[in-house]
Amino acid sequence: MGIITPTNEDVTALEGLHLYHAGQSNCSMRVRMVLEEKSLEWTSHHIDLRKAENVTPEYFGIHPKGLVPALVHDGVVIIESTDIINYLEERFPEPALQPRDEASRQQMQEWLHLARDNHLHVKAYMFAHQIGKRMAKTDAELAIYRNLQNNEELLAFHAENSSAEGLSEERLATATNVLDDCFTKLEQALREHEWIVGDAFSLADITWVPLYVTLNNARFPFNPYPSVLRWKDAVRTRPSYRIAVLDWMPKDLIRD
Ligand SMILES: N[C@@H](CCC(=O)N[C@@H](CS)C(=O)NCC(=O)O)C(=O)O
Repeated sequence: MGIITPTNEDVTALEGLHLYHAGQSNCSMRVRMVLEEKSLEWTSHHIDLRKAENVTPEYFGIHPKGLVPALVHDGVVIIESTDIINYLEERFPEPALQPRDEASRQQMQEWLHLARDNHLHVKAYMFAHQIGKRMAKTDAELAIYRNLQNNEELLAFHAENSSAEGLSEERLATATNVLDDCFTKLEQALREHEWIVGDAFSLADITWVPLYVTLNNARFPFNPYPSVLRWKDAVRTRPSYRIAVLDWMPKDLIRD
């Protein structure tokens, strides 16, 4: 979706880079990592998802789906983490976080799209195995959410998670299969080279490492993927990982 026109006009007066984000949100992690890698100054607007701070008319006026992250740059609102990190790369090209040649750039974008298109499966796995119960909404909270949320997929997801049975076995089985396919593909790429796209760290690594972190916290089995484990250790040596991922992560959610 990229750049949008917010209905909450207060944000259009903001100067500089302002990030609406959550500590444990993998989509927020990737934006914070890019900001750190590029040494950009930014103002934090932390949204506590566990307290449903995203479910307010003010926040839906910034992000029409009530999701984090949302970036405001000199009054311009950008949503969708993939679009946000591409926007930052274009506006602040140094140091470059994309390969020089066009074919590798295309490959990098394909990895970004794979993560974007499968986000609901990551969310399903994480909710089913770790935070679903804590994130369940009461009937009254669901009624407030329904009034604000126009996106049917998100409405259905939160209603199902908040039901007595929680997310269905079928949804979890589909999520697990899709994630296995994704990490099999990632394993193959990382067997061939150091980083996801060739020999340089890029937006592809920044996009996928938060998915490793989130799923590992939810006990997704990574033992079948030794090259993924080697790669995540390499990413963890970067200062941006500590600052943008670890320092923001609620301590009760971390698993090493
Ligand atoms: N495709 C979106 C997904 C954003 C998203 O689902 N964010 C999650 C946290 S990672 C969120 O805000 N969840 C709150 C909710 O579902 O109400 C992106 O990449 O920005």
